[in-house]
Amino acid sequence: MATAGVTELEPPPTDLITLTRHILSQQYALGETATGDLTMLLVAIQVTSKYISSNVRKARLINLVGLAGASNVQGEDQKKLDVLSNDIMVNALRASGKCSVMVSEEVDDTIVVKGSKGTYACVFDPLDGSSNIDAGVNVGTIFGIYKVSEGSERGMKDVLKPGKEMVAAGYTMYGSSCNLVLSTGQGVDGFTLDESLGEFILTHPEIKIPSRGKIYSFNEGNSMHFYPPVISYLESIKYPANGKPYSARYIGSMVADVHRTLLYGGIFGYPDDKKSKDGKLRMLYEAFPMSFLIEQAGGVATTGTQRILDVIPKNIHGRCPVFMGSSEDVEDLKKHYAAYDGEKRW
Ligand code: AHM
Ligand code: MG
Repeated sequence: MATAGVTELEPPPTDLITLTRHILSQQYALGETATGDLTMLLVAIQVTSKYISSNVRKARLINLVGLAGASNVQGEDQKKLDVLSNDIMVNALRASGKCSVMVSEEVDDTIVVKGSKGTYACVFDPLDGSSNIDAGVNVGTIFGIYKVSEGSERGMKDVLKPGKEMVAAGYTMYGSSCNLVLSTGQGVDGFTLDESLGEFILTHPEIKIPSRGKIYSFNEGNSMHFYPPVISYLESIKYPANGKPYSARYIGSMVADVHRTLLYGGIFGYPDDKKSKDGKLRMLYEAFPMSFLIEQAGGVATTGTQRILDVIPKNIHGRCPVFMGSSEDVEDLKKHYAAYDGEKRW
């Protein structure tokens, strides 16, 4: 019993759980059916995150800011760090021997690793939000992993699959701290890189998104192009009957905006609109992995009219509208879509 006026501190944790140990324990929990291949792949990804993090932190000092002088399939100018991060991911995944198919935001075609018997396909955005990089704002790596059908010839078919078929997904956020958030379909756990140890340490076990939040995160600069359901939903949270409007927070880096949404709750959205037929965010390596995590944390992710993880991608760089976050907030948004009797695009 504590004495009045005295605060008792619990003893410090003596047993740090590293990401590697965590992944191994999930593998062991599956028993002998687990081959350890996914473990090896995730270990390779965590190494890429440390390497990219180190470059992001030093970018200004080692002349890594600015443009690389080329553009990607989306016609966007690539930054030096986009190109470097892509090379780091591709090389590490190839070297893991476990990944035979890759799709990267920075590479036009599906990458097939010649002769590889790897049983996984990895889709990724090596450095998302890189328009923020020169200002030192948070950026991140997003990834999703599919199982490849063994014995078949590897190719695009291995990744043109709905997000619900992913076996794992995650992101690493390079911010004031470097955080890796991961799900292998058994909930969501968050790790923070301890730079002195060079290890990701479990700091956010079993992340559960609050069922309702107080924050909305949209690029409202696009409002004049938005369709009626989005406009009426935003009006409802900015001018609510109870006189308590939501707060706006928009970083413009999906990883950072979704990370905050996972921890604090609320809704993140990037709708389709009159200018962008399918919205901006890429289905395979942005919308699917983030929707996987949000659902695993108890949230909801929708295009407005359908579950994002059910959408079947038609091409590897395809886009879709995205609304994700606290279940009650996203259900409210869906009601505005359901009530809309105009043309439904998604
Ligand atoms: P990128 O892959 O070219 O970096 O673009 C994706 C980013 C997301 O991180 C973010 O949610 C969105 O673009 C922001 O777009 P906008 O600047 O139109 O608000
Ligand atoms: Mg991106």
